[in-house]
Amino acid sequence: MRHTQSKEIFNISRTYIPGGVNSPVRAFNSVDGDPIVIKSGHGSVITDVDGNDYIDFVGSWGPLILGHANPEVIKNVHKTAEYGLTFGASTDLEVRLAEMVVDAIPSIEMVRFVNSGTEATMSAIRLSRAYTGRDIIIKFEGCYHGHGDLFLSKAGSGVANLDESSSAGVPNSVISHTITLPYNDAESLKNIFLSHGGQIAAVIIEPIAGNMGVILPEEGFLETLRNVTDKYGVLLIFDEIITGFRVDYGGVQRIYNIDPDLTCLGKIIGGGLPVGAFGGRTEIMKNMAPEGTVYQAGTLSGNPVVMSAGIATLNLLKNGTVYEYLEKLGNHLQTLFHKLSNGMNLQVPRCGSMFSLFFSSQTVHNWNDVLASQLPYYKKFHRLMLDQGYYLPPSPYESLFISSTHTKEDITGFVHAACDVIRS
Ligand code: KE4
Repeated sequence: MRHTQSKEIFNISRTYIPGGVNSPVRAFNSVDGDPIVIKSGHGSVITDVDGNDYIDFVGSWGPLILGHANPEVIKNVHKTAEYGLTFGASTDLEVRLAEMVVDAIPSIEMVRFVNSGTEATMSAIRLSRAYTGRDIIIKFEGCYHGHGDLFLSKAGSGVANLDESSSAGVPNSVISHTITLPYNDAESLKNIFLSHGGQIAAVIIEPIAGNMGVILPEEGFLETLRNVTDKYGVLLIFDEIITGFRVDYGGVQRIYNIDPDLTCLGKIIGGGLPVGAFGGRTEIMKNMAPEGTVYQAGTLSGNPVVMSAGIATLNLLKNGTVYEYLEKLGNHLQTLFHKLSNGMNLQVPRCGSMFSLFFSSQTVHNWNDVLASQLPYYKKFHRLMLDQGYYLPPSPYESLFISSTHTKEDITGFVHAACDVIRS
């Protein structure tokens, strides 16, 4: 494959945009070679500026459950755009999408739309602190909730588990109320509640983790979370920005039958356009300005064109047939990997159409297990798969996604190629 155009454009990009990218993970710093510059996408295939085609397993990091340029979504966006792109005023489209979200997720009685997942989680935390009158936030190692200051911390070495900053520009004072615990560790959770329970405003978690590769909650872990937060009057926030409408039309909370107090959404509900949302019971959400005293705002929040893409997407997901198809493909992927990868140190954790690959002989339960896996293999694996025409996340800490436009042949070819590359 030639990448002449990609190299040329990316070099110019580096002159005008830091690192040449508008989001760090796109810079391919965790894998071999330079980024591929994309020209177009249709269905499960993306094409780069040199004309090379790839079967896409990134799906723009989650939004594209219906594949690239879904005709119905594009038609809706075109139609809406002809009436004007944005008004900074109410439209019926935002009400319709809000209604669809509320109908889909019982724990959400009211929802507020924003423009990114980061805004959604930042706002949910501010609301939790206002609602409880407390400051401490608990999160989990390996979970990512966007780039809000309070999230850019890692577990502290200190006894009280106070975090340390994980980014320049984030003073320790800002994360002094953030505590990070190991994922799937019910014991450390109970201990923190014993020592700090009365000062904790909220616990935020990716109920199925998708930002350290895919890690499923262990038996009883989410139930423990729900019970211990209930006991101490702490809000439980499910960050379903990846998993919402991905693993099920009702999200992880429907699969595990757990009602969080607040849910953060994004990605799929915008159909590929910039979006985020947070929602929960009316008695909590009514504290948001202008009804309540928790301030949050956004010029383009609830933008009609974004809303129309989200409405078209959810309309195509609502009857459940897409999830049945995705489960068939996901099951085929996992079964074929198990068949072909005997003797290889390979784990393929999956929920529905989100999965990841760990080069490890053991099941991966948390961030430490991820770090103990053969991460250096991923660098080369990614490039060799790219050369075979498969576009994977340029980082071992991400999820791979199957869309409704992937075919059984796409999956079969991918698994065979992956096993051949791993074997080589
Ligand atoms: P955004 O601000 O990037 O829209 O959403 C932040 C966010 C919040 N919560 C979860 C569970 C997320 O996965 C994300 C964003 N995901 C990353 C990759 N997994 C986006 C890719 C990127 O950073 O470029």
